[in-house]
Amino acid sequence: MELSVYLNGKFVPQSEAKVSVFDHGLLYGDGVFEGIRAYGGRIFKLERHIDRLYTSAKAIDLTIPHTKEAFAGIIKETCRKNGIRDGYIRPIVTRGVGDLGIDPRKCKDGATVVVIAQRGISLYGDAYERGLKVVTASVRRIPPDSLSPSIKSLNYLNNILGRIEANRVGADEALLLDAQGFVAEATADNFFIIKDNVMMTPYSSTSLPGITRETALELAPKVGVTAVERPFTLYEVWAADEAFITGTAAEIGPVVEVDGRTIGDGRPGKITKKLIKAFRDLVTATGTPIG
Ligand code: PXG
Repeated sequence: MELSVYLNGKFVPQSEAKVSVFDHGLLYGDGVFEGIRAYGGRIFKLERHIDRLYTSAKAIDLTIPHTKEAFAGIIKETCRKNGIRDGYIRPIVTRGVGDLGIDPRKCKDGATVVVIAQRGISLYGDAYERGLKVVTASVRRIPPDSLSPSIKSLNYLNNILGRIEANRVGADEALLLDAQGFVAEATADNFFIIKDNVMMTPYSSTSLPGITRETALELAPKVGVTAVERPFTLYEVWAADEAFITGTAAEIGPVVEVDGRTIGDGRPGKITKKLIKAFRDLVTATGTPIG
């Protein structure tokens, strides 16, 4: 069955869901997107994702031609049209159609707006039971004074270069360091370590302010740990008791090896497992009803 895709005010079959080769999203990666999930007929933290989409757009001086409330309506409608109860939702807003030349003023007709809702997403396959193997990439996360990693933009080449390095050595994910050499985040996920019952993740100035990240920070007291945001080095990662990644697609994924060093006893950590359970309870009990 073909998906029904929202494209600039209409729902079209996926085979007809096409944008122009002159769209600046394609030509220059000029645009923003979100990755959202639905569990049991409810969209998890929908308002937080919409806020982040609009903040990303504001940061690149892009106007989204809908109110936030209307955008939430489009997302719910896209889910309903596709019969999605559990699934993955991808809103995309590009600068729109222009001509060759990066100047955003060339995109006179305004933004291109797309919403795709599909049944599932799998990033790391069966790696959850055994835990993920991670390597540190040689490329650094783009510094916030160049292109803020907090903007969820259509420019993912920095992340993809990291991902290619992980692929080349058979790792599940890559860690990206910031310009100072502190851990920033993984290529499509935020990164946490736990040491002596303290759960740590870097400040979001050098990473995406992940919504799963903020959820993990909120759940920390429930699993009996203190949560702090602070910079940390690879040394602290290698010496950690536990490590995990967080992301909408990945959810909470235990990390058992970093750069060939075994984390803890080499199996998904006890606190990480409690956190996975608490996360599952939360996502199935809360969220905006699709209707
Ligand atoms: N860092 C980066 C660079 C991301 O792209 C996260 C952290 C986690 O953020 P959330 O808000 O999801 O907890 C992301 C999110 C994909 C895909 O298609 C990637 C993400 C989300 C959904 C799908 O690979 N990245």
